[in-house]
Parts: sequence; C-alpha cells; structure tokens
Amino acid sequence: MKKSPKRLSFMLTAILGASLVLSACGGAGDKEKTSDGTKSDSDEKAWSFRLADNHPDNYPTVLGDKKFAELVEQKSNGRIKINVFPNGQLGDEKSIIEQVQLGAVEFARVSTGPLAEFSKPLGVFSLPYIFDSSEHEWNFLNSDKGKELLKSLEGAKMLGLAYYDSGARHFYTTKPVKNVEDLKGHKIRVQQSQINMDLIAALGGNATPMPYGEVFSSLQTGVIDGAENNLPSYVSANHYQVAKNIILDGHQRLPEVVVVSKAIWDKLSDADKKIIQEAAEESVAYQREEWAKMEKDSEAKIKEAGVNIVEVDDLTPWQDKVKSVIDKYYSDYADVLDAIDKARK
Ligand code: BDP
Repeated sequence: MKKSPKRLSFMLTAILGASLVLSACGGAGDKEKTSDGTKSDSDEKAWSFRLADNHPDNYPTVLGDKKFAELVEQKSNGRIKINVFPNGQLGDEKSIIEQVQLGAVEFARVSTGPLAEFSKPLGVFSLPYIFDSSEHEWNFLNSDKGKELLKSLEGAKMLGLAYYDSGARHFYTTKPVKNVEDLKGHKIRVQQSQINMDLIAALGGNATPMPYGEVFSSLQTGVIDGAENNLPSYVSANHYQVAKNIILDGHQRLPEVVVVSKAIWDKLSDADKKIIQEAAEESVAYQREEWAKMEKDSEAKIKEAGVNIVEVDDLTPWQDKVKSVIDKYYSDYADVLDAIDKARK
C-alpha cells in the first residue's frame, strides 16, 4: 500500500526521462570546437538531466552533486542543466541503478556496495578491512587501478565519473555490543550483496539485506537488531535514535560514485563529455571537505545524544573471523588487492 505513490513517481520519472531535453540553444557563442576543430551540431543542444541521490539535502554527497551541477552549468554557459533529486525521490538505490542503465534517469550518486551487484570489479570495496585509513583509500582511488575500476562500469551500461568520500562503516545495534563475539546471533541489515551476506555470516550474525530507506523502521520494530554504516548516515537517517550502541570497527570503506547512463553519454558531443567529466572531478575536493565536516559533526552529535560508543583498539579478532571471506574472494580480486596493498605506502 505504502509503495504505490512511489511507484507512480517512478513511472512518471521514467516517462519524463525518456523525453529529455533537446531544445536548441539560442546563444551563438555557445558553440565549442570539437577535437578535430570542426563545430559540432550537438554543441548547440541544451540538455536538462536528473541526478538521483538517496540522502537528504544537506548531506555531503548531495552537496557534492550540487557542486557538480553548478560547475557543469558554468562550464556550458547554462546550456547543460543537472537537477539534483535528493532523499531517494526517484527510487531506492537498486532501482536507480537500473533506471540509469536504461537511460530513464541520466545521473546518480550511488554507493559502490549495490553497484557491485551490477559490475563485479567494484565488489572489492565490500571486502573487510582492506584499507588502513582514509589516506590509504584515497591513494588507491586516485591511482591508475582505482580509475580503471570506475571505467569497468561501462560493462554495466554506465560510466563512473568520480568517487566521493563515504568514510568507514561500523556496526550499530539496539543491544550493547562490546566485542566481535557479541555480534553473534544479531540480525544485521546489510546492503544487498553476496559479499555482505558472507561477511555477516563469518561474524556469527544473520544478514538481512534491505533498502537503506527501510532500515530506520526495521530497527524500530525489531525486524533487525542492528545495521552498519558510516557516522553521517547513522546520524542523518536517525538510526542512532533507535540503535544506541555503536562499535567503531571500520570494516568497510565503500566509496560513492557519480555515475552517468551510457545511453545518454553516447549522445553527447566530445566537448560536452569533457565539460561533464571535468566538473565531476572538480567537485570531489568540495565533497570531501563537506564529508570531513559532517563526520566530525556526527561524532559530536552521537556523543551529545548519549550513544554508547565502543572503540576497537585491536582489530585482530575481527580480521581473524572474516579471513574466510577474503579467502573466498581473493582470486577474483587478486590484482586489485595487490594494488590496494601497494597504495598503503
Ligand atoms: C550510505 C550510502 C548510501 C547507501 C547506504 C546503504 O551513502 O548510498 O544507500 O549507505 O547502506 O553510506 O545502503
């Protein structure tokens, strides 16, 4: 019952998506030279796109999306408009990815967690404890191998334009958890992916995959005993109000990705592709600054709210428990894991 207004909005957005844009742009000064020096017809087109994000308005990814849109608008002299739809207005993450594949939604900011179900190479980020720190993660993301992973999305009818920061993920529960042993028997919500199912099983819990938007009410009603996420999501989705215990194990660092539909990308001129690619890359620094601020603010907020925060001084028992997960997937990701290792410095 509750879902029908959402379904209707999906259908509407799909229909609107199909009729994207395409009015001729008046300004003569808008023409840009293509790489072979000729003037391209498509440079005269005005485009209006949608970008979907499942976080609220002031969340760092949405702020990054808006910066990206602003830069695209500036660089194209107002000819290319990207309208940001936050709050999961265009659907949950999985359905957004499917709509991007079809070209019904043109852009999205999504997590590498669900993306991995569409493009296997990105599954490497779901493997536990592979990064030591944010610095280690970003050394890798900015490396040739990291950029190659973004390109691998092309096999899934999308292009990855840039990574955004999403920090580290931790477990939080309605009942206190002091160590890894205490997770045993807990029903933990995970992002929908096989690696996550294996990860929770290895830790002795029961994995319950479900869309992000359903986590709050499932915690509240006791359908699940816990979930896992970074501090900004824990706070902005109000999970901290119902799962008042958090253990800072930092098991995953799942970067976010700004994706564009390949169906749309292929219609753009080279000059427009360049504008969009550059704008996405330039928006990263701003997104990361906002990320750092919100991580700090979120920490302060949970302290103030009296959340029971448990630090993990020694990760060894956690790493030992999940070794079977690394072993199971090692051969699928051997070369990337090697590159990640080298990015440690
Ligand atoms: C958040 C990601 C969001 C995911 C969510 C999740 O930013 O894209 O939908 O986790 O756990 O950190 O599903």
